[in-house]
Amino acid sequence: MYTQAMDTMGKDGADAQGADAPRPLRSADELALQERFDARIDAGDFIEAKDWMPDHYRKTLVRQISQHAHSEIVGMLPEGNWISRAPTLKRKAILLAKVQDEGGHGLYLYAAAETLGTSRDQLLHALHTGKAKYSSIFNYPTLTWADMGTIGWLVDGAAIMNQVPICRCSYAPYARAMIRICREESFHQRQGYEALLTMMQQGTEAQKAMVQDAVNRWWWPCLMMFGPPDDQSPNSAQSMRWGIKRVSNDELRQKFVDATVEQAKVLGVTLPDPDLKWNEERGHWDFGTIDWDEFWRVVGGDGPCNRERLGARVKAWEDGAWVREAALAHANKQAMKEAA
Ligand code: BYC
Repeated sequence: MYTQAMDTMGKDGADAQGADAPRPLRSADELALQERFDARIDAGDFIEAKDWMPDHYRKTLVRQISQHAHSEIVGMLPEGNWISRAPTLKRKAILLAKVQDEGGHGLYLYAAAETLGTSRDQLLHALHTGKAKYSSIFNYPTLTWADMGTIGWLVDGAAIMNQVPICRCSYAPYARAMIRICREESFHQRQGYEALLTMMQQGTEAQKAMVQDAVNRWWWPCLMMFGPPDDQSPNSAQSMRWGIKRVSNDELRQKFVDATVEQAKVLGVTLPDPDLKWNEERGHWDFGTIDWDEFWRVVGGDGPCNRERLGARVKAWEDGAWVREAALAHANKQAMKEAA
């Protein structure tokens, strides 16, 4: 029940045979449509919901967009946990706004996924039954207030790095949703960095130690957010060809490390990696080996908080049943009135 390791919508022929396997084309019409679609992708055109698209493209988008939506909604939980314990009114208002933004991001993304012909109920059912994934990062606990700042700085920082290229995703409804989401993510990242900077510059020794401890715990899971290395990423090659992904997992991870090392210096924290070293030849920071066994354990359902997170989402869905029923009853009543 708690695994995140299954596919969302099942495999079509192309999935089952591998993305590169030749697919039997049913008719000359379909061949023409496929050629037109490929030419539009090659020309950098955007695809709209009403346009013809191959099944595998549609399924890949439903998988990625719904995983993204689930991540936003599940991602509200670790921070929501701290709203009632924020240290000041200002911090509470900021955190509240951030968590509400995440709810909004989830809703834009579910709406984008729905344009591909999958209903909200189907998408949520896949989450609640453990068939759909959500980002591994949200299966880690938030132990102290410094975790709030660190999530903003590192988790949202990683999210922006990954999401800015999605503003140019070939599927237009997803790309449009991402533009607004990225603007809001930028505020999320800045508020986190500013909260940490305040603690590091004006805080007590204990508060500074709390920040360092949070950074130590979140650093490696953040590097995992970008997904497996390119040579072990089954979806990357096809998603890059289709312009769903514009930059590879490893390239984004490297860009994130390069940007974050400099920010850590200003903050006055140490990143927990003895192998971090500037590489003059590459023009990038080298970093240590990521524990991919831990990543796959967490993705497979065995992270520190997987049960808790999924349990909370299922409970919220069940507790909200009466609201959905009441809204439906109201809509039916209105429709009957109008018909009469
Ligand atoms: N966690 O072939 P790959 C946020 C899965 S929300 C779990 O590279 P792909 C925020 C992957 O799904 C952040 N699973 O896949 C919210 C695939 O499995 P399936 C969420 C992961 O899709 C609130 C398998 O591993 N962002 O920031 O080409 C508060 C092989 O991977 C993860 C998005 O969702 C992971 N970390 O690339 C604060 C962005 N990584 O589905 C912050 C949109 C990989 O084949 N998504 N997997 O069974 C993407 O950009 C891409 O889907 C990914 C993965 C880069 C994540």
